Amino acid sequence: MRITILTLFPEMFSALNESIIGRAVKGNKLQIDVVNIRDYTQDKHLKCDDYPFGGGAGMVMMAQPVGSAIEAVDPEHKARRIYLSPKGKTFRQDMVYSLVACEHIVLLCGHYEGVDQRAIDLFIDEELSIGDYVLTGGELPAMVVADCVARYVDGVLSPESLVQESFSDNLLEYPQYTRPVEYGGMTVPEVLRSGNHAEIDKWRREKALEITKKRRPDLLQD
Ligand code: 4H6
Repeated sequence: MRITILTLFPEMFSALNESIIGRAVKGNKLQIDVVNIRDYTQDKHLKCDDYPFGGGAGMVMMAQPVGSAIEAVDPEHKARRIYLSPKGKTFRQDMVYSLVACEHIVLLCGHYEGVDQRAIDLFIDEELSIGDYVLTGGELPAMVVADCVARYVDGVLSPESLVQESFSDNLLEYPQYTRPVEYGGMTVPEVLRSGNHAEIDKWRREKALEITKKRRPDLLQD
């Protein structure tokens, strides 16, 4: 699959070459293209932002460079075109599964006060927010979406961890321990060292349910 990121700050995406995403990219399962919106401006001074009509603080990203960049990377509108913004629909795990099925995703990162509404209306399929907080740009949210999707691209996650994930659907994770058996006066729960896998599974389900009830009772509603 292919993810194209449109941004005025392409250097921010060097982080994607690390970790799990870097592995998918190197294995040719995932292609990530970071495109500088500035390369598409028709302004002779390469300007991509301007003052807001109606006044107010800050600058607005111009429609032309954004529109031209989208048309260049997805000329036949075959991609799912997503704009990351604080007023988008909240991004959730179930959306990741539908995104993984896409051949091509375009992620538009707004900066300043956001993008001219006409570019959104003309070129964008959906607006997503990664949560109820405000950031300086859509770049970190785009990396969040790219990372979530990359986890499901063939070979990135082990089949066991995918099975695990579907099992624990809508529950928070049980606690994890590794060696040594004793640290800071605390010992790894006996059951995890027992080798009794039925008991281990039971303990983990109980712990997952316990922590979900305590921290995220909303997840148990449905
Ligand atoms: C588009 C429109 C996404 C992008 C406005 C983006 C949080 C999220 C941005 C803005 C973002 C999220 C610029 C409006 C700063 C507020 C960039 N912040 N903003 N939750 N910021 O996914 O001022």
